[in-house]
Amino acid sequence: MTILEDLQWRGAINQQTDEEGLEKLLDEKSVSLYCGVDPTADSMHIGHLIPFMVLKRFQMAGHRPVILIGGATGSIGDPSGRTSERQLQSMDQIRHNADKLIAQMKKLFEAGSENGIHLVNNYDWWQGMGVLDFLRDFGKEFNINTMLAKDVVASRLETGISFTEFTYQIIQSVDFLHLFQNEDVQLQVGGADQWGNITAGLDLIRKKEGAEAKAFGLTIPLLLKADGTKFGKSAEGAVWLDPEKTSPYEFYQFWLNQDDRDVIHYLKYFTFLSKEEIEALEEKVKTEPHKREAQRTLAQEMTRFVHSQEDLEEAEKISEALFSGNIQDLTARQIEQGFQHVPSSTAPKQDIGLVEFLVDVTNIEPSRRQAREDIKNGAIYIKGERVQDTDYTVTEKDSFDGQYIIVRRGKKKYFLVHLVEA
Ligand code: 629
Repeated sequence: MTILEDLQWRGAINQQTDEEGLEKLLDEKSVSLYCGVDPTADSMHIGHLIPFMVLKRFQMAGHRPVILIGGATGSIGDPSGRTSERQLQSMDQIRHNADKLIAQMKKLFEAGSENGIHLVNNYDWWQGMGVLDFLRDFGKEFNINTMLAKDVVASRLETGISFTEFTYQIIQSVDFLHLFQNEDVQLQVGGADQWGNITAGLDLIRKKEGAEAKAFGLTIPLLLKADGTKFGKSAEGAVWLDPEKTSPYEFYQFWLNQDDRDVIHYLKYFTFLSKEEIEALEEKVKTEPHKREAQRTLAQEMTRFVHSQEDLEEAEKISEALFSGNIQDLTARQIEQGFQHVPSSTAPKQDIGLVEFLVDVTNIEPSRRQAREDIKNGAIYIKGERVQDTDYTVTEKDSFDGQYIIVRRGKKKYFLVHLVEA
């Protein structure tokens, strides 16, 4: 299977500027290609992974990917896929975000190392660009009518778009030209929202380098979920790659909970499993869906790839403990991960009666009367252990490492109390 056939099979091709031409080029030589990301946040989320996984697939097929960090473009703001003007971020913030993205890319794609993916920052060639040079060397090549006709701009004409965002397509085009000239980059990859920017770049390359210049664009479909909701959001919001923002346990759970109708598609998009392996899992979804083997495989592959084997094992341990309710043996660190987004409060480290604890410290019970009733009925668990004595005193021994107390009411209503020095 060629790389393009593989991408086709994975459902990862939306549009191409010249399918036959690219096929021929990829067959002839090792091609340099790129995809960019703007440092608008201090971490990528899983949606960002898609084109970079595609770059990695190209690399595995013998080509040479380049990752571009948009230190310059991030300070402008891409209007693509947005209905309103972006708020500018400070240059300090952008630099900080760019550093974080670079570190993330290095970890995921060994970027910068010998076998890894090559990394560039467009701030390097934009920082010294003067307005006059910009307008004379590049602005002159862009026709306002063509720029206005791009979907992204056309859809904003009613509500308005600033000159700054309007110019974004020129900046990204100049990047493509720059990489074409300096890194021999002949292909730009991006999500479907990037089509307008990518084709603008190809036009510029042809104007500057001649109509015969061999440069191509390829976009990837934006992911849709079978139930019509937006991909990549959990109940807590975006699923981030930074473990401080989305713990490896939550990350694992996100993949584990995917729908049968979506899971095969995601295995194709996000993992490096082979066609045979994925087809075998597809069969299992049909014959024994209750076992959720495809989901477990997806969760394992993703957690190992984005985090590590140790993080995966820990995520599985936490999942197991939370599923069975036997949380006694978890460490404070695992408690933090597993209960990152359950309701919580802070309380001083001191002995306190259980009834008072449930009502005043956790609010898990609305009244003392209700608290006593639930305790007697066996609905209250402290550190995974049922407590039926209404005179029970909660002390440090009920905590994890003197740091957290976990209360459960009924089957799965959890509450976390963070203990602080009294
Ligand atoms: C300079 C900047 C370039 C080439 C690309 C860019 C970034 C591009 C963009 N990309 C999105 C982003 O940064 O805005 N203008 O968040 C994002 N991308 C990954 C995929 C995307 C896209 O990083 O292309 O479609 C999301 O899946 O929205 O010279």
